[in-house]
Amino acid sequence: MTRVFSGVKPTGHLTLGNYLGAMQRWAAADQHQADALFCVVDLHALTVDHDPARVRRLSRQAATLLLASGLDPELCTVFVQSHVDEHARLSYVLECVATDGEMRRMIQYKEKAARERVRGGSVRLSLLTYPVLMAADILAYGADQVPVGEDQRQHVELARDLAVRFNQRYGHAFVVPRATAPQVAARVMNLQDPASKMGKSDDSGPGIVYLLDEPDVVRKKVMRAVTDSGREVVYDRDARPGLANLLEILAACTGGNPSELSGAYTSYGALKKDTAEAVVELLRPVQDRHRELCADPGYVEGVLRDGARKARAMARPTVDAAYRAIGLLPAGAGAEVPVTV
Ligand code: AQP
Repeated sequence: MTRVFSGVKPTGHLTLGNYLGAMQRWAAADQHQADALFCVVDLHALTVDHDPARVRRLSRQAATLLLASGLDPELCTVFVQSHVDEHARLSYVLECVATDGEMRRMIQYKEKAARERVRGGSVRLSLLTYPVLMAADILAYGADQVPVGEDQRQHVELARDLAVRFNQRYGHAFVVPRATAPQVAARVMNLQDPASKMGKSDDSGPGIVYLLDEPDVVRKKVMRAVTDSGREVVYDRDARPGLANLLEILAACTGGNPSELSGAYTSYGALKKDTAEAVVELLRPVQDRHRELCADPGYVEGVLRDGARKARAMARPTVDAAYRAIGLLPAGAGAEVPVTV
């Protein structure tokens, strides 16, 4: 059976980009078709300047939203990354396979490092090595598919490269994974700046729709979205990025096709209004379920505890095998290994 792994990073409140690019498919398709694991990747949230209490709060909120979005613990495994030691254990071994040049080529590293420097902060070493930890997240579970938005494709490619390199050098230990992205809305753009991705840790609130935004806040943000000069409603990502973003959001919310949808509109105002309502309706059940789950924190904690136990049991044999393959002495096996050095 296909094994799927993916995660969300608690660096901010989850956004419509996270939902349309990733979470929507996890709940609607992946958990039904595959042996699937979904994770709050909290160690990744420590790669940038962070407030410990906020990371804890956001981790709990992200886990609750994963369940509110429809993930069913009877069908898939939902857990928190730091509850399973195998991620960090494997990450170090993969750092011994990855190269410095590979890390410095990562687009997210370049963008986030530049942003930290502009803010006057220092760039943490873990920001550079974070894609290796992400590779460990994926490879520890033998995942063959990684459903992500477009921004994470490069990191999944790195995980592939590391798996292939490790297998060739030290013997087969890892399944080689591949990224899968949605047909539309693989890269939802900021409503105020259609040249930039809608990112949860960005500073520009008005351009970002958060999953827990009240309906009127969603409406206001979508109605104020920056569009392009021109009057005709056409779908052209390069020439009309603001309009294309709205058409993609509407298509992803309603299951339509952005190009076909463009033909149904003669004004930007009508398109914005329908897009706003589609987003409100999409988020309504998620917000309702989130409210219910918040009233029952014991349930969420139980799901995460069981999830971590299952995840540990799945990851352990693969990580142990990788440790042996790369040359580390198994614990308690010293007496069995002849000294021939
Ligand atoms: N704007 C987006 N459009 C489509 N997919 C997106 N994803 C994120 N933003 C968009 C996808 O959501 C999943 C979880 O993302 P993440 O938590 O790993 O964070 P990220 O990819 O680094 O992007 P964010 O949410 O903007 O976080 P920050 O601001 O901290 O970098 C992934 O599958 C991602 O592709």
